[in-house]
Amino acid sequence: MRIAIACYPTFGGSGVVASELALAMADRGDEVHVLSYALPPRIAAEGPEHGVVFHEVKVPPYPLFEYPPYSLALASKMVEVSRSRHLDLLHVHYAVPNAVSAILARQILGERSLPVVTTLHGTDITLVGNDPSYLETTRFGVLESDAVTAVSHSLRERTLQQLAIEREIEVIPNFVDAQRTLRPAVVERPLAPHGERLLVHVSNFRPVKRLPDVVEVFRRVREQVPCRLVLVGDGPERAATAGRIEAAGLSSVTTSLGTLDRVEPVLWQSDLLLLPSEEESFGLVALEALACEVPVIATRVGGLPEVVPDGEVGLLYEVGDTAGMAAGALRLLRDEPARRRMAEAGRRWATTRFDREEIVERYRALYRTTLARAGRERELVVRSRK
Ligand code: GMT
Repeated sequence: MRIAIACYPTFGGSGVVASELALAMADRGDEVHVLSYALPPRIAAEGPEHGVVFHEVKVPPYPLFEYPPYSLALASKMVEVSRSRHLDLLHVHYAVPNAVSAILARQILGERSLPVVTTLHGTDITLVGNDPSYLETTRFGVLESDAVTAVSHSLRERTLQQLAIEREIEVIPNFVDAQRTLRPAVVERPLAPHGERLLVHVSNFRPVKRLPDVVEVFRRVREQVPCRLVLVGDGPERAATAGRIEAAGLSSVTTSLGTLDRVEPVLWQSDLLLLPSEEESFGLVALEALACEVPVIATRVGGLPEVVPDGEVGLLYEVGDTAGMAAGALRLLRDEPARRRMAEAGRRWATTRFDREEIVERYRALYRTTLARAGRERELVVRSRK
């Protein structure tokens, strides 16, 4: 199969899922092209042998453009790559504006020439896609795509309701690599130099992640149990969070690592993951933590209950219930056998229910049905026999 994947080159969520999918397909011998304004870090981390062809989307400045039109540059790149590489299919991650650029590219190339699969990740529907400035174009992109997937049942329902549409949306959850997340037999813990317990938070530091709640939960836990907080990631709330930590007198027991290509080495050292989000369509980092044997303390929102069965692999609370989250964290930190049981159950759950190979195969099956519907499967079969 010759496929192009368009995504954001981000450290978190959709960029990671798109990159892992691209790498997994290239591993299986498919010809995979990735289109973005920068090489996604997860692909870069694989080194030059990753087998994925990267195409940079350049947005040249022009004196008239206060806001250079990335979506048009992306559509042009989609057309160019499709023509030069004879693409079978285009898979876009994150609807805004990628789905609309893809539909435009398909139209330029001639209807049916380039089937478009759109994967919805969350805020492309729940936040930014729902903004009046983008709502109509998001709805258009979702309706016009040849196939649409959502990363959770919750996001599927939310999309149908919020965009007020009826259309088929397949739920294909995010996945995790069982090999890469496998905890080594011996884990050095430089982040806990005095053997303290470690609470970790990983995110893009946006308001939706409720960083003040992370700090408050940690403050409450630390009053009772010696522990440290590790923050991974970067974003608009990072400076304010540092200020809050300083004001609470917690700077000396907090380590802020910024963005990392790989989060596993930090997760292996951690006892609990804190994810008190306002909204979370899936919570990829929760899945990664479970696979690394780290129980999750999170909120009962969006797709999180689908990823973190409450009481089995983690504990879920209402948004803003920092007292509850702190009490839950303390309960697990004080009962190591119970925490270990949850950690082991989490690994089993994550690696069986969200297994990389199985989910990549589901995407490939969807590509095939989408091509068949567009009347292009015969072409693919003929070419693969040559
Ligand atoms: O907007 C964001 O928070 C980033 C976005 C992304 O593009 O990574 O995250 C969303 O997609 C992830 C991957 O599917 C999900 O794991 C996250 O839960 C989702 N974020 C939200 O719903 C807030």
